[in-house]
Amino acid sequence: CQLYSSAVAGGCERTLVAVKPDGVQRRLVGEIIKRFEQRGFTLVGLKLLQASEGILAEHYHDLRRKPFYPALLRYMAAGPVVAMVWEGHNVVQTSRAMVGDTDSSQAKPGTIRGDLSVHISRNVIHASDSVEGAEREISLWFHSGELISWETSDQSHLFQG
Ligand code: IDP
Ligand code: MG
Repeated sequence: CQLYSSAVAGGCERTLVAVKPDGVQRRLVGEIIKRFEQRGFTLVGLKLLQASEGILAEHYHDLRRKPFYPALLRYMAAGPVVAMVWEGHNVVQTSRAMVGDTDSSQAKPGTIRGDLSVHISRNVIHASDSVEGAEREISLWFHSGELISWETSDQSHLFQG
């Protein structure tokens, strides 16, 4: 997306999105992918995996002193997750808006959490919260060889560069 989005604030970015174990169990993977595709973002990496304690501890390092941290790690290790990297104009900020409030009970209708979940402890999806955080998380969850750089044929319909 570099060609088209470079002229506009935000620029071409990548972000890590993960459907959490509750979302996978509840068969929400397709619904979540659909929303990112339809918004106009490009999938550059995708895998189903059972997350190790090591990757989860690194991923949630900043939350290690929170009272809910042990339960959070158990939740995230309870079953497979679908990890994805999405690319596009301002994708970090836009995907956070698409995901909605961390607390599902406060998340607005129309957001993924606001439409598909009811409680902060089972909020179905992760999305990186900054460009730097996204870079860190993408390199934690994916090897560079698992990411494909490619251009979709609809770019001129998504941007005027
Ligand atoms: P985020 O996922 O919206 O970025 P963070 O504050 O980074 O929210 O927290 C990471 C995850 O930790 C949340 O998505 C949620 O699964 C869990 N979490 C955060 N706060 C609480 C809480 O107060 N109780 C239980 N789980 C929480
Ligand atoms: Mg977070």
